[in-house]
Amino acid sequence: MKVSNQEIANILYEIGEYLEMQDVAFKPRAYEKAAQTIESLAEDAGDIYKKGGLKALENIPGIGVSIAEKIEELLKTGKCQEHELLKKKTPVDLANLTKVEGLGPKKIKVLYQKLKIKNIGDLEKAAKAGKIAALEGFGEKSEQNILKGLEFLKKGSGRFPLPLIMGNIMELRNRLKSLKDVERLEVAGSVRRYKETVGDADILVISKNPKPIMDYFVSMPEVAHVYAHGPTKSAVKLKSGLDVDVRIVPEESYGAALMYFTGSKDHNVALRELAIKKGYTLNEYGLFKGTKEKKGKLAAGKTEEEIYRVLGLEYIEPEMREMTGEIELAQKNSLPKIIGYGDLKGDLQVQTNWTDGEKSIEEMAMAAMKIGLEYIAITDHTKRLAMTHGLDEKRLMKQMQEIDELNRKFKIKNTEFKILRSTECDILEDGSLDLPDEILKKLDVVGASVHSHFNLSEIEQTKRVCRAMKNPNVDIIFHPTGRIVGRREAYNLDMSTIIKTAKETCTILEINGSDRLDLRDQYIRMCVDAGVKMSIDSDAHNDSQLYFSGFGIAQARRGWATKNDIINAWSVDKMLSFLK
Ligand code: DGT
Ligand code: CA
Ligand code: CA
Ligand code: ZN
Repeated sequence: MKVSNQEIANILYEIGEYLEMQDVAFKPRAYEKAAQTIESLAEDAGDIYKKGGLKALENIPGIGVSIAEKIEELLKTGKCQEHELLKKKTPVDLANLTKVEGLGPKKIKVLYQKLKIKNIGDLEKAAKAGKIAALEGFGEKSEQNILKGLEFLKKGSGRFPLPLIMGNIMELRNRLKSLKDVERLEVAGSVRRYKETVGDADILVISKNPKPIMDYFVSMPEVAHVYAHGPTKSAVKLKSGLDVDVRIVPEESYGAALMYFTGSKDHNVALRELAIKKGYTLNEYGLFKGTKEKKGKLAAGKTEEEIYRVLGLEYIEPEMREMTGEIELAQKNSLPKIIGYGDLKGDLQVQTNWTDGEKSIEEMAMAAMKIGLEYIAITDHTKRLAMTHGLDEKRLMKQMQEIDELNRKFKIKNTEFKILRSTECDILEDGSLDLPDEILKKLDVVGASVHSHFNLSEIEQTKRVCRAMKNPNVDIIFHPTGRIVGRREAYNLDMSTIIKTAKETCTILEINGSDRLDLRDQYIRMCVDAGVKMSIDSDAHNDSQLYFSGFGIAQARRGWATKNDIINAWSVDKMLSFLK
């Protein structure tokens, strides 16, 4: 039987909590400490026991004889008699109930004895019925707190769209990074892979003095709940609902830990298997010579690069670690050179205060210049979108004049920056466009997109978008599938037909970097394979939103796009001459 450190730790935590219910002195704390120790052990407790028996378990700091015996029992039978007995006495879902802010073992016991509350569902029912307020020692306020805590747990059970949460995560990262005891710090997991949504944030730290870091981490003002506070692992829930954990890892294992906690899990599993084939053992502590049973010398561990190298692989970017063929290509040294985060020269979807944006054309241009871009396209909505005050022919003509004047002004100031005359022209239900061809012809670049009739059948919707692509003036289809991460599904489209038609008509498909993240990665990959070019845009409605393109780049990287696939990674002249 294989019992993991985490499983042992969870049982020890529970025994401690049950003992606390019984008002036992000291012991609860001893179990909690033992659980933290086991949770953060570098080696499997099972391996330690196999090598040195009960004595070896007792030798782990903080583990006394009686707890060591319980661990032995767990390793042998998968169960612990005392834990079972305690659980029988108070058969509640301790693991989940203790997640509710403010609910400790003692209160959980009272709730069980007085109201037969066993789980989160029972708790919610009782609180909503006002039964908890009536209990001695609880009251109105504590019932309200329980309800709030439950609300919070629910919020936390979902996943977070990366563009909405990344700012918070980066701010937190920078704050932790600036602590004086932090030598290195990185956010691993799905955040480092820039997945569209993240479940939680996994932070790795090298430090010789972790205590002040952990003390700071669990007492930050935005912390709503502390799950664990230990010397090598701490975990909290933030008020936003996001779970964050921090692990301290040894310097010599940093690369291995980073690799492990970056994932994806499937990628890790494949690397482990490859390591075994080559006579190594790979885990979060390093790449070791030999097998698990006869583990030998550390062969690599400090950096990811050296681990990949020893395994005979080219370095694989985190965004590509999804088990979609990256390992095979890395073995042949033929991974594509994916687009980099600094590679965009322009932004082809920017709105202004002519419609639903907040800033003027000039302000958006200045902001773009400031972040190092060479050109932007002004793409305000068109008249059908009346609520955005969409542009009709007359106003678009006026806007073009203003853009020409601004470009002249830049030229006089000797800046190379260029504002392109453009539009986000509405695609009508039948695939015709909201503006006549004569005016579209006057623009430098024409974007078109669907903002209505999302419920057409796949055949109708596909036909509609294809008709728009066939218009010789339409250069780009913006947010091609209409999805919004976590909020709206894509409309029905046959993407193979869309991509085929894009290729035939030389139409660009957008990768929208705002919370739409549309195209998604597998469609990007299809475009790359089909030779369909794409643009990566911010869809900024404000001068502070231009950085959204970064999420589009992440998306493109997960779709294996190179600079050559993305037209706004090109100079303005090359880009314009490529258009229809
Ligand atoms: P998330 O948090 O759901 O957005 O996704 P991840 O990928 O951040 O997953 P998480 O936080 O559960 O775990 C972080 C990384 O740790 C994961 O990407 C790979 C690694 N990992 C977690 N569990 C396992 C496991 O059972 N086996 C292996 N090989 N790796 C694991
Ligand atoms: Ca994670
Ligand atoms: Ca995690
Ligand atoms: Zn739009």
